[in-house]
Amino acid sequence: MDSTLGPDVAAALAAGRAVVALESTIITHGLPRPDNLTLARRLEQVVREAGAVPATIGVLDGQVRVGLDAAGLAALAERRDVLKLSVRDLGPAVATGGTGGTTVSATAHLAARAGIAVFATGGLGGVHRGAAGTRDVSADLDTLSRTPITVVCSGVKSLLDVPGTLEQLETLGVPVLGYRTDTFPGFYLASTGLPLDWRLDDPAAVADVIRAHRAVGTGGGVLVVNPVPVGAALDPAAHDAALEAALGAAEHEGIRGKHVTPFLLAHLQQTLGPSAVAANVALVESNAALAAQIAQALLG
Ligand code: PSU
Ligand code: MN
Repeated sequence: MDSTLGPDVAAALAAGRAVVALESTIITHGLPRPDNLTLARRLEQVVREAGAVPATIGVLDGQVRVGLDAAGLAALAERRDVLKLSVRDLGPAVATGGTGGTTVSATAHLAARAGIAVFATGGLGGVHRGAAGTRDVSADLDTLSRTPITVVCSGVKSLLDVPGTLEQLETLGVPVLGYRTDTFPGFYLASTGLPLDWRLDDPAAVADVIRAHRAVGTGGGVLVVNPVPVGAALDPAAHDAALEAALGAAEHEGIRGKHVTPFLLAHLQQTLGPSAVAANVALVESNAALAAQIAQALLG
């Protein structure tokens, strides 16, 4: 048996039960303490209540963990030495005994490798503003194009070049399925106004598309986009003002590379206050529940 698997996850996979992967960069670099640990625990509970087994993925002291236990979740949320691990960092982190949260790219890779079909997160990484010059495009996109997994998210952060990210997903051959929406969601906002080609209204219909994609597709992943729940979305004007400030601060401070996303997220949370964290929590919970429903529909 795969030694990276937690016991619940190993048992569920062996029995052919529904499993949902969860990422851990949102815990280590996405949300402030102590909200990060509260959310990590809550997401696992949401997946269980929706009838699936959660597998939070991360790297602890050089060990890949697919299904962190309670102590592992707390360590990632509370330790000071935690890294942000993209898919390319997995080998170096394992070899050097590193500890870190796995991004969407690293989590998708490890989940698919373990035989998990569905993965829930908040926002996918994407094409950064100014990427024509910096070439800063998240590894999440390329990984999704060649990894057989379904990622449920609420779009990408508005801090990215959103139309450019959708173009890149098209180039990479990744289908984008709107869940009960005709437009691409805007993470903190329910819609970006950008139209989608495909809309599906229930988990069974999503499962049908995933099966068909496996049969006729390229072997890569599927993206399901689920808008932030009504009531938790932010006020667009406040959001846009905070975003302008965050982008200006990143430019001013010369933030580059893997530090860009965590910097902008922290800045937005600081300017927007508790409503930003509340919106983030609400949308990830909703994505975790939907992912559990899709994972079960895939079994039927
Ligand atoms: N979007 C969020 N919160 C996050 C991230 C994205 O709303 O914490 C994290 C995810 O783990 C994603 C990563 O995979 O940021 C992307 O980082 P980069 O842009 O450096 O590829
Ligand atoms: Mn980057």
